Amino acid sequence: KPHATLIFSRHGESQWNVDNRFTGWVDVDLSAKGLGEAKSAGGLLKSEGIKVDMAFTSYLKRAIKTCDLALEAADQLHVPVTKSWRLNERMYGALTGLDKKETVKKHGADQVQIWRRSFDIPPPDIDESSEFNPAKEYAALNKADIPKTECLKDTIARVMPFWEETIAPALKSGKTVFVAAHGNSIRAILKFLEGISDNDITGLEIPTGRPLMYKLDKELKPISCDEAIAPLKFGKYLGNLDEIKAAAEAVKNQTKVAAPAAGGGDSKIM
Ligand code: DG2
Repeated sequence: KPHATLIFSRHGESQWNVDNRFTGWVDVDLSAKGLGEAKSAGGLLKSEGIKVDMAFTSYLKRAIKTCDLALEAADQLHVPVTKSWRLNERMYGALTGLDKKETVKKHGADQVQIWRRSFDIPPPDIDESSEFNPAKEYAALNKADIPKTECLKDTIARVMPFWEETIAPALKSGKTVFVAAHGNSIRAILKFLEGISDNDITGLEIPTGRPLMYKLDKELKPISCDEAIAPLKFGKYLGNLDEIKAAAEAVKNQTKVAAPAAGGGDSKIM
């Protein structure tokens, strides 16, 4: 019998999703389409009759606004929202700000796929003097907590303490929880929740602004669901599944170039 409900939503499309730039910790706003996606996510919560008790989001406005717009569309703006830097997107290191397809042309599709989706190989560090170095904006954090780059494994290491200390206790007390976050911070939690292997997680793409719902038992084990899209076994996307599959495929294709350079390109960055 379900004890708690957990709904994730990646933020709506951001302006840098439109521009196809690696974003990470840069505080980019939602695009016009992204605003609409956030509202639609909330509309789906409402039409499914979901009453949220608590919401969690990152320090980045694309997720914060998605959280607020979704709760507003669900007519649940009273819900308490907790923000944490631990739910931020994975830090994209020296790739931050670069065009995804240009990066493939320069470094090859294989290298860029490793940087985007490998479990434990991070992109090179961000330059100390980069305009996108988050050190100043996040000066209130311990210096060791401000990443210079991150792979998924590193993202898991900083997201999961927030899961353990804050989200999991809310779920254990039977609450319905909404998490508006990012492709890779959500992948970090889903890897744990669904028990996805280091290998299979590379194939998991999260579309923007689509609520993904889990019913959990008392031990916070997800209850299986017939409509899960592989490699997920337990999560149920709310909304039109064909549209969701197409949106996930579009995320994968952000780095697809018409004629990839033979031989993989230069793997040295900068
Ligand atoms: C994207 C994810 O995160 O990119 O940082 O560029 O959607 O939070 O802006 P978002 C980014 P990929 O890992 O899918 O390339």
